[in-house]
Formats: sequence, structure tokens, C-alpha cells
Amino acid sequence: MLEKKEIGYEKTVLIGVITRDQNEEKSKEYLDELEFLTYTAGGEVVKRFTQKMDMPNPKTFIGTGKMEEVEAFVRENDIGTVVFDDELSPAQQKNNERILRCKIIDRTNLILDIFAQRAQTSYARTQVELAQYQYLLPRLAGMWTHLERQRGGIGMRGPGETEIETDRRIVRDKISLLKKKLTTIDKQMAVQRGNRGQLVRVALVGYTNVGKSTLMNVISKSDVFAENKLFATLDTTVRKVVIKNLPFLLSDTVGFIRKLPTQLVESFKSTLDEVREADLLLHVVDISHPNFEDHIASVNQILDEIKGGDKPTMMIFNKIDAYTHETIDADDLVTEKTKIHYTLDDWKKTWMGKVGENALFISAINKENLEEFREQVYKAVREIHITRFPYNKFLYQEYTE
Ligand SMILES: Nc1nc2c(ncn2[C@@H]2O[C@H](COP(=O)(O)OP(=O)(O)OP(=O)(O)O)[C@@H](O)[C@H]2O)c(=O)[nH]1
Ligand SMILES: [Mg+2]
Repeated sequence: MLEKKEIGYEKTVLIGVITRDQNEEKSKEYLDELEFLTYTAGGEVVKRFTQKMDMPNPKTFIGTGKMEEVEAFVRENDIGTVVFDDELSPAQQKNNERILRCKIIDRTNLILDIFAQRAQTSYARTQVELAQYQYLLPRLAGMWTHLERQRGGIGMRGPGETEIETDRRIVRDKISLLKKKLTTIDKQMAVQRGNRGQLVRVALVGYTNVGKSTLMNVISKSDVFAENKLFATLDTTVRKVVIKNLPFLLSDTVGFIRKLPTQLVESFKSTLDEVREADLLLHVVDISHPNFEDHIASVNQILDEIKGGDKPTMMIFNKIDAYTHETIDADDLVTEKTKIHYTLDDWKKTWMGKVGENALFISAINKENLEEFREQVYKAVREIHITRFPYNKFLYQEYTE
């Protein structure tokens, strides 16, 4: 009889640093996110190592002493993968592989790997493949050896599985081929977008896992894959939504993340065109996440990068059902009130209040406040529609109660 094989999560160790601009708390937040990424890619985090330092060691990134500690742990616990939160130079990558004798990947690599795993359509696959080759090119010198690459698992999916003997030239050829392929698809996509007529276009944007697809599903009755993992959605879905009697197009697209690899932003250009060409953005935020303000900043930064930063935008604070805050006892006169103590009402008095009607607080799961959401989106879309088609009587008839 065949031995029953356990398909478990790959045992993984995380490595992060504490620096002058990245204090202990920040470092922990980053590692929390890295752990979620690792889990999404199929890894189980067994231990985290952090080191205080101001300059990374050019040879191994972390210091020699720390490296010995990690090595001992990797040996004793049969660790398959070590994930660094920061990008490693090709030399550091190579040295660390030699010392630790296991797979060494960094954040960028991990994100690319998740994208490779998640890419459904040939379009998304081509985009991810291009990004992976671009990541690979400067690192070819430090590549894993033949056997190691055949092991598979995290960080090993996508190109490279079959093309172990790649050299720079082959990779460069591959990159230009993929670029050509993408240009062809991009043209088709542009035509498709053009064919959608002149309906107002609204795009859901936001950090990964904030509930964009869930919201898309509840307001368009569609069935977009939503899951509590990062980057559940890679391909853009566009649905026609009608509120009252005003039709418009709503698109759900790839989520953003801090330090989204530039290779990915570039290769997902066309996917992101949906955002660039939208008339209105719905910036969805997971208000129950402790770092939601950082998330907003990362999303805004990426929007600026893809030149979508100056569009009319509504802020949709989602997951209000899951929002929690700490409380201060009435007789506690020492503890100072900080953001962790804010109630939703306190938050509404901060910068959020200044966003005015364009800030909405909802729960997509519990369908809380969706009526108000519809009403506000309706108003905003109507505004754009009327400006665009002052005389148009076909697409839009004035709604009367
Ligand atoms: N508690 C709570 N959970 C929610 C809410 N909306 C979505 N979720 C959950 O959040 C997780 C992520 O939801 P998705 O809709 O996949 O998020 P997304 O923004 O599309 O994520 P990506 O496609 O990965 O960028 C899922 O487990 C949802 O069930 C909400 O209002 N409240
Ligand atoms: Mg999604």
C-alpha cells in the first residue's frame, strides 16, 4: 500500500531588522504582514528572527552572529525556507544560500510567487511571468543550483521550473517575447475597454484583503472570488451595475501592498489601466486593521505612481463590524488616549470627518450602511454622467421618486 503522504505547509523562518527608521513596533507589523504573505504562499512560520542594525552586512544582510543563530535553528528544525523582509542583493542571496543550505527568498520574491500561484488567465500569467523574469535577470549569477530548483514549493513556481539552464541571453529574449505578447493583449484590452461605450467607469481600489471583491459581489450580485488570503484577485472583473436607473461600470482589480515590486507594477500596467482610466475611484479601507492608515498611504503612493492619484475618490471604510478599540477605565488617570482607544465616532472627528460625504462606513459582509453607500455612489456617478452628457436622454433618465 502506498504510504499516506501529508501535504503540509512548508516550515519557514522570517528575518527582519530593526533600524533607526524602523522601530520595534514597525518591524513587528512588517513581519506580521510577511507572515500572512508566507501563509498565503503555502508556508508555516515557525520562528521570527530580528536584528537591530543600521547598516546591512554586505555579505549576508544580517550580522555574522545572528546568521549562526539562524543556521543552528534551520538545522535543528529542518527548515525549508528562510524569508527576508527586505530585498537581498544577488551576492547576499548567494552567500546565504551557501551558509543556510535552504531556500532563501525575499519579500519581492514571495509576492511574485503568490501572484504566480494566483494567476488564472493567460493574460495574468504573462504579466506575472514578465515580472518574474525581470526580477530574475540581475540575479542569475546567484541562482539556485539545478537540484535545488527542482524541489519546488514557495518561491519556485513560475519560470525557472522548466528553464533551469537559463542564461542572461535566454532570459532577455524571453522578456522581449513576453513584452510583445503583452503589447498585443494590451491592444485587445484597450479595444475592449473602448467597446464598453461611454458609461461612467468606477474602480474599486485598495490594499489587499480589505474586501473589494466582497463589496463588488454585494453590489453587483456577481461572483468574484473573495478569500481571507492576500491577492485573491489578480484579474480585473468589470460588471455593469445599475443603481436606481443609472447604469455604470464597476471594476474590481488587484489589491495593493506596501513595497509592491516595481516589476509587478510595470507588468500589470494594463490591469492597472482600468484604474487609470476610471472616472471615479472607490478607495476601500479595512478599518478593522491596526495599520489601516499606513495602508491608505501605500495605496495613495501607488496611485500616484500610476498617475491615478488625482481622480475623484470616495473613501469606503469597510469591516466596521470587526472594528475594535481599547478602552481606558474611568478611574485610570494615567493612560493617555491614543488612536488605539478611538471609537469609530472618534475617528469620524479626525481627518476622516474632513472627507465629508465622500467618507462612508460600511460592512460589506453584514450589508451594513449599504443603502447610504449606494446613494452616495449614485450621486457621484450621476454628477459625472450629467457633466459628460448634458443632453443625453438615452443612458440616463431623470429619476423621480
Ligand atoms: N468582518 C468583515 N470581513 C469582511 C468584510 N468584507 C470582506 N471581509 C472579509 O475579508 C476577506 C478579504 O475579502 P476580499 O473581498 O477577498 O478582499 P479583496 O480586497 O478583494 O482582496 P484581494 O483580492 O486579495 O486584494 C474575506 O475573508 C472577506 O470575507 C466585512 O465587511 N467585515
Ligand atoms: Mg479581491
